[in-house]
Amino acid sequence: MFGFLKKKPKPDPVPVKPAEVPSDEVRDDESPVDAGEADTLQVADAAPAPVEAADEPVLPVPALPQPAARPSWGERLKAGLARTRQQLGGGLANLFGRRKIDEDLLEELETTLLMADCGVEATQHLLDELRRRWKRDHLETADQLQAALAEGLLSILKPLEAPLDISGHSPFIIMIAGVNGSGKTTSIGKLAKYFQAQGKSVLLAAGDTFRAAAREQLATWGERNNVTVISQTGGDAAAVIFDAINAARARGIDVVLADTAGRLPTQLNLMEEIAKVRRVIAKAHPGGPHEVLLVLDANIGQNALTQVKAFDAAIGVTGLVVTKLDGTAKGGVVAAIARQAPKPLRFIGVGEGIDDLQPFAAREFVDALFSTTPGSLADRKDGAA
Ligand SMILES: Nc1nc2c(ncn2[C@@H]2O[C@H](COP(=O)(O)OP(=O)(O)O)[C@@H](O)[C@H]2O)c(=O)[nH]1
Ligand SMILES: [Mg+2]
Repeated sequence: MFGFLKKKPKPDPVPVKPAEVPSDEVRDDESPVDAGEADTLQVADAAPAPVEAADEPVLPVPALPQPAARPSWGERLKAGLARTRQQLGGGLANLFGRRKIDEDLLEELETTLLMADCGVEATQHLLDELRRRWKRDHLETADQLQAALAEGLLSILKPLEAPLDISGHSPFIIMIAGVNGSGKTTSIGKLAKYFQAQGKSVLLAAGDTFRAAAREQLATWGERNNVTVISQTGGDAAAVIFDAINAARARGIDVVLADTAGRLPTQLNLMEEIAKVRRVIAKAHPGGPHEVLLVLDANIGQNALTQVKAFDAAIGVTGLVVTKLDGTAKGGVVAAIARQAPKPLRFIGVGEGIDDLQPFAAREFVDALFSTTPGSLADRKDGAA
C-alpha cells in the first residue's frame, strides 16, 4: 500500500542498480516497525541516499545527476497524462494527417473523445461548440481545431477547480471514502505531507478497521513521518474516528484525515455504515466533517459517475480526488465528471511518489493534455494506443 514510500525517485536516469527488491512489490506490513529510521524518511525525497550512491561503481560516471533530476510537478503531470494525451492529441493528429475539417472528421473526433472517457455529455458539448466555431470562425487547420478543443475543455473543467481551503476550522476534519484500491490510504499519506509542508499539524484516524494490515500500515507510516495515528484494535470506524477527533482537539491539531474501509456503492449495508461514520463525526465535532473526499481511480472511467452519485447520496461528498491518471488513457473522465457529476476536484494523482498528488488546476491540466513536448506520445502519428 505504501509502496511509494519505498521507492527511489522515479525518473532516475542512472541505468544500473544492483537489483535490490522489486520495489513495486514491497510491502512492509509483515515486518516489525523500525520506527524513526532516517533512511526511510529520506526515500520520499528527491535526493538519493548517499551511501547507495557510493555503492554504485558500475559505470565510471563522474557525477551523479539524480539530485536535480526529479522533474517538476508540471513535467510529471505531462508525463502522467501521456496516454490520455495520445488518445486525444494523437487522435487529432491522425485525423488531420488525412484531410481538412468536415462533418466526417468531427464524427471521428467524437469517437476519439468518447474513447478518452470524456463521457457522452461532455463530448456532445465539445462537439457542439466545435461545430459552432468551425462555421463562425472558419476553422481550417488542425492547430485551430485543437486550440478550439482545448478552450472548450478548459471551460468544461474550470468549474471543478476549487482548491481545498482548510483555514476556516481547527481541527479541519477530512473524511476519506471510496472503493477498495482507489488510493484512499496512499492519498492520505500524500495529503499528510502536503499539509505538513504548509506548516500544519496533522493527525490520522485509522478508520479502515476491516483489515488489521490497513491499520498497521497507517500506524507504521505515521511513526516514520512523525504524524500521530489514532487506531484501535477491534473498534469500529466510527469509534476510532470519534477518538481521533477528541485527540486532535486536545492537542490543538490543525487537520484530521480520517481513513475508511473501501466499499462498493452496491454494498448497501456498508454504505449505511459509512453514513453512520459521518453522523458520528458530526457528533464529535459540530460542523464536521468539513470535507468529505471521495477518492476515484481514473482507470474506472465512466463508473466514476455512478460512484460520485452513490457516495454523495450516502455521505454528502464535498470534494474529489482522482488518482492514477498516470498509466490510463481514460483521463477524459474528469470532463465527464464536470458535466455529469460535478464536484470540486480537489486533488489529482499522477504517480506513487509522495508529491505526486497535487491540487487540480484546470489550465495546467488542459495544457498538459495538449502539450507537444518533443518525443511525447502526442507527437507520434503511428496511432499506437
Ligand atoms: N500509479 C499510481 N498509483 C497509485 C496512485 N494512487 C494510489 N496508487 C496505488 O494504488 C494502490 C492502492 O492504493 P491504496 O491507497 O492502498 O488504496 P485504498 O484501498 O483506497 O486505500 C497502491 O498500490 C497505490 O500505490 C496514483 O496516483 N498513481
Ligand atoms: Mg486503504
